[in-house]
Amino acid sequence: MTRALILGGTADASLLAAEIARAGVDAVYSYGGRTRAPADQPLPTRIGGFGGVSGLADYIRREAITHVIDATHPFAAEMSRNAVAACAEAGTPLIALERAPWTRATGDHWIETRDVNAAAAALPEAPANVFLAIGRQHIAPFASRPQHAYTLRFVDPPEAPLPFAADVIVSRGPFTLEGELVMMRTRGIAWIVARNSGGEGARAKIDAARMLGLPVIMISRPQLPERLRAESVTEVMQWLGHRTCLGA
Ligand code: 3Y8
Ligand code: NAP
Repeated sequence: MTRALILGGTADASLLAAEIARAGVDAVYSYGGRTRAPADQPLPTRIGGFGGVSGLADYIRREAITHVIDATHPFAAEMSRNAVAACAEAGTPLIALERAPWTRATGDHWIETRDVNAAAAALPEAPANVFLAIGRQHIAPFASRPQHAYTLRFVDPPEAPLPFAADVIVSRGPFTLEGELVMMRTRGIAWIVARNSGGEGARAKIDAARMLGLPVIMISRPQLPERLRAESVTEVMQWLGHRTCLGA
């Protein structure tokens, strides 16, 4: 009897949850507890960490989970690594629902960097208006470049003082091309820092940057261990042994 655990927290995970609920598959949706009011899901939902690899393996056994779907984010590297290790330990099948990275298009002016420290180092010396579209958790390295006027975008209002002066937009996305163009023009943004998240929910800023001829410092994805991967909800449903109303 199938009982699936969805490691969620992304738009793709929400689409998968809807399909799993429609198919009547027994499943649990899991959030890490990063935001104050995560979106409701049509499945029983748990919020918060499992307690590392052993905590997740214990959860899988205790909850009689038969399939794990890692539908987290390409930058949720610790969760994804833990899922590979815990499923190996528990002998439970695992698949990752992972969207393809964005690829450079004609007219894009990308400076690709391996991590957020390299991204901060890639900014120019001369003061500029910089849009940091990388969330809240990893902005500290930009404190070393205080000459810039920063715009940040968070899901929730900041709780602690920021490591540098910045203007914070509070918005959870997904974002629209029109909205990104207005924001960048109004603020005179000259540089954008982004992660190569892929998917549709965050790509509007990349399209807006291309239209405005702005440089994007693009942080590449962390390396993840080998695991079975799917790029569509349909593939995941087939892996679970269920046909979907999405066709195919
Ligand atoms: C808690 C669930 C939906 C899901 C929306 C997607 C799209 C919008 C784009 C920018 C980039 C960023 C950030 C982002 C996007 C979607 C999707 C996506 C980027 C929610 C959500 C949770 C989180 C966690 C949050 C992180 C932060 C990252 C903001 C819900 C809304 C920057 C990633 O304050 C914090 O601690 C926030 C932390 C991890 C990265 C960071 O380090 O700050 N996402 N985002 C999930 C959990 O608790 O398990 O609250 O409902 C989900 C979404 N975020 O319903 O359509 O699917 O990718 N999320 C990045 O790309 O760099 C925003 O501003 O342009
Ligand atoms: P992370 O750094 O990879 O994970 C850190 C720890 O948070 C994990 O070891 C785990 O704690 C807990 N955790 C993370 N995701 C979880 C989940 N879905 N369910 C239960 N516990 C979870 O994670 P992150 O990058 O902060 O991402 C956190 C959440 O935000 C994920 O759901 C992810 O899908 C979503 N998200 C992240 C990004 C991003 O840019 N990173 C973007 C959009 C959405 P334990 O070790 O205690 O189990």
